[in-house]
Amino acid sequence: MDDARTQAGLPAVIPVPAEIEAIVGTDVTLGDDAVIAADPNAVGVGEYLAGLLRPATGLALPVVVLDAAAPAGPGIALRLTALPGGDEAYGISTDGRTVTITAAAAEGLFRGVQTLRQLLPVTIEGRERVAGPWTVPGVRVSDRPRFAYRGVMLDVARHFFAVADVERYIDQAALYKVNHLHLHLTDDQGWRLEIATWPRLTAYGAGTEVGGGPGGFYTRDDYRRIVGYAAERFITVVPEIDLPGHTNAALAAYPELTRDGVAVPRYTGIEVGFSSLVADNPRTYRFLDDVFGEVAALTPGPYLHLGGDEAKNTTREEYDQILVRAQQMVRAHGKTPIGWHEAAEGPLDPSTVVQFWGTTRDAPEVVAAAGRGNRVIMSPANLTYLDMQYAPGDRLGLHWAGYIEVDDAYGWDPGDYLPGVADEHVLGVESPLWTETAATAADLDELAFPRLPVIAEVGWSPRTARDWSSMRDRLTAHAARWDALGIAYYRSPRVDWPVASGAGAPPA
Ligand code: TNX
Repeated sequence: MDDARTQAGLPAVIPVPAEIEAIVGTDVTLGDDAVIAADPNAVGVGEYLAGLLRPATGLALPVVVLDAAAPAGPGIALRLTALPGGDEAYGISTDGRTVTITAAAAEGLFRGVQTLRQLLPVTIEGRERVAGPWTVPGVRVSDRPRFAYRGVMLDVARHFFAVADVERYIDQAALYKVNHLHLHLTDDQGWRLEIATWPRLTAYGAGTEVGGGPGGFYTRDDYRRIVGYAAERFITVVPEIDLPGHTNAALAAYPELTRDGVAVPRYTGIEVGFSSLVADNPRTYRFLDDVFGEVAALTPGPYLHLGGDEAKNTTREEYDQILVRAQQMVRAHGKTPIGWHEAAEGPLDPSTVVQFWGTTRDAPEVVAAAGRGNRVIMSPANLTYLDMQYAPGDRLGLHWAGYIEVDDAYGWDPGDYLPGVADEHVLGVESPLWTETAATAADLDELAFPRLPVIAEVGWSPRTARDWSSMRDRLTAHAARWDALGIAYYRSPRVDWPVASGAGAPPA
């Protein structure tokens, strides 16, 4: 079996494209004369692709400007042209000499590049030169996303993750056509983004994490680096400032925000629901407006997540009062608010996006909000939470929402999961990774793989193209790709993995 293909002979592409067919006799082998010819408005995508392909192939792969009128040279052509299906839609064709990716926007070419990458032998992912041949099987692909928002969330508050770890996660997500990175930047255990007007948030409030480790925070330059790295991969950063609960780190840094003005200690446990901002304190709103203003100014994307979850120590009245003001402020700073679904029990603005994280299919407040026109991001905790254990006894993860095996994470549909919330209400799908138990990049790998790729497919691929036995074969094929990328994935018993591969695998 060719390592980039499944037993059925089709290339093992995740997410499965809307349309893909083998075209016999049109294989393209990248040789010494191969070039990457990119539309003048997609040279950045060409450079990104060259950066992916040069180390393993050892080919020069110069990036040249595509002459739209002339036939492309041997190698790869990235062509911008009118194409239905939106900016992320793309096509791939082969003619024996050139692989051509077409799209209406550079973003679509970038998504197509992720498919092209998966059409090549998995050894392409290594950073050392290896023997080819570097053959793209003859193929015709026509592909577009089902949902506009395919997200991953990383909790950098419970455990802090360095910029390099976040960039690594961005690369992993980009491979599966994820287009949003939600950063959970603040929680009881730490405040992770420098705010110039409230410096103690990080000077003091970032100084620990779950278990009492040193914590950490992103300077504004660090955050800009993350945003820029994501943007080069056509991934939009969604910053979350969680309120009114999950605010102990802020309250510890600024006693003036507490109910009685008395300092609270920093927190390193994993309980939730004890901290709260105070609704009738004017400092609360000064604080929120300053923070939202700075975060909005640092963030090019359209969204600002204001949390709203598990405010168990906030009265209904206080919650509603803070939510109204917070939404107004976020909008005044030019951003669209997103709230965890508890916000839908309060005075939700029609523009606010609701993120469903429940564990049952019964969520009347979410259904009612969708009926009023609010868009919904689907993150059912019992299906998409990457921090849930796969099985009892796992080294990592929690299990309050149950155990989530890889086929569970795959076997649901965002368009009919909540009766009354249909495709037209669903903005997209997001898989959150909370980090109470995850402290290292290897921990993230094991929780995210193989579940991140399958949830990415739930968000991208048409329902009719999805099939578990095909996915299982494709995961088997992708394991070698993860090995080449150094991803220590979880060896779920639901998939036939290669022998010496994955986290804790026996040696070959
Ligand atoms: C619930 S999901 C939380 C988080 C925890 C997570 C652990 C949500 C909106 N809140 O505070 O980290 O469970 O799985």
